[in-house]
Amino acid sequence: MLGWFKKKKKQPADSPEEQESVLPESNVEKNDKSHAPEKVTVIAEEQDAPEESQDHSSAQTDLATAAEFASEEVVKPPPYDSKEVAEDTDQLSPLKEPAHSSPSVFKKLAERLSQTRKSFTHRIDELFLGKKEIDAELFDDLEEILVTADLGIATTQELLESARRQVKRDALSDPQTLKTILKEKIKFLITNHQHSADMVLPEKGPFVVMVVGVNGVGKTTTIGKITKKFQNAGQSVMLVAADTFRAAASSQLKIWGERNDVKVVAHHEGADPSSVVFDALAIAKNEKYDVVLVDTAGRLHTKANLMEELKKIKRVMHKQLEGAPHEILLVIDATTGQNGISQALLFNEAVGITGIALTKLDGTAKGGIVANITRELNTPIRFIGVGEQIDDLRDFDADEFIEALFES
Ligand SMILES: Nc1nc2c(ncn2[C@@H]2O[C@H](COP(=O)(O)OP(=O)(O)OP(=O)(O)O)[C@@H](O)[C@H]2O)c(=O)[nH]1
Ligand SMILES: [Mg+2]
Repeated sequence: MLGWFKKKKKQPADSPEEQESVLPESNVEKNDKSHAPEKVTVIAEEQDAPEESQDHSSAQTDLATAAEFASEEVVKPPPYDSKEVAEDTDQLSPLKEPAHSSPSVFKKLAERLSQTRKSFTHRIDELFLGKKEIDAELFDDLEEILVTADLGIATTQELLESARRQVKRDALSDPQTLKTILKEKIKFLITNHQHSADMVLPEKGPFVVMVVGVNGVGKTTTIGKITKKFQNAGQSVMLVAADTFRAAASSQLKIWGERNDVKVVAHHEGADPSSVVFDALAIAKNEKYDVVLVDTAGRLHTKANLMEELKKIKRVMHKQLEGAPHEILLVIDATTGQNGISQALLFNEAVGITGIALTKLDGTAKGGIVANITRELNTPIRFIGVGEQIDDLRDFDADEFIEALFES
């Protein structure tokens, strides 16, 4: 879990897997802070925002005009013994969770991928069943199955070309061998493009994650799920409602905040999202939070003014906290298929994507998009969403994913 999230000083680990995935050093322990339970009122006015965030640029014009709210209540978490959490974490080893540690977890993943398994793996099984030899027709049928599962035409061709070469080179004739080759090649393709995804906790100040994506892809839900992962890893987490477009957006984030017992910073509906972020980061620095997760409004990647607004949020973060945001996580809805690639390209052009969360894999027969995304974007898939509940987010692991997909 959160294997990509590295702490500065490595702790001794018991297994090779543990040595790979190291917990971030918890500021909680270092600073001996206590996040006392209390309701606080966060400034609704924007007087603390930097000059830039006061500037109502064209990006603002598409946003709803500000409703007049005097202030917004935010919920502070109850106190917890951070040391105890960190120690528990070491024992529970959330980052040390091996991909195939629990058969039940693996089974659940395979179940959640059942739609893709039906349309992809079962069709491959049927295709190979009864086939006596590897011929051109078999490759044609395979191509159709791979494209239908959303691997994309270029990725499919690359895969099949490579498989064809191997069949020829090794003079293979058994269709079952081809199936194994295909599985290994898909796995290799994904792993090969999942370049080093390590993140390092900043030496000073919180680790800031800015979550972006088009409307309804699952940004807020994913933030709620990630919060739990960070907490399990012994980190103190603060959420920021920079989706000021709808009042319901910050309410939704607050529900996730309550579920996880973490603080949520919000301004009034229609406020400048940059100013929310500016104020929130000041609070996070003061109160020595380890991780800040920033929820942004869903926006069409083709709307230039909304993308400008996102750039501004990023700039303002940097003004308040050098190096922030440390992670720009693009959330892509797996059910949208190839459009997800265009979304990623344009979001990347605007703000520079550093990681991807691919959601709703439980609701699609087109889970092959994973291979296409890794190949086309070369940006690590950090998480996959496989349901609506808090635990339905997995660290992405190519081996585990392919094994679950091909599980019969
Ligand atoms: N089945 C399934 N549903 C998901 C998953 N992730 C999110 N959802 C659902 O998708 C819907 C939209 O999720 P939100 O988190 O509100 O999406 P959002 O990107 O924040 O939406 P906007 O803020 O409106 O842009 C909700 O009904 C979620 O429960 C997932 O992995 N699987
Ligand atoms: Mg949202």
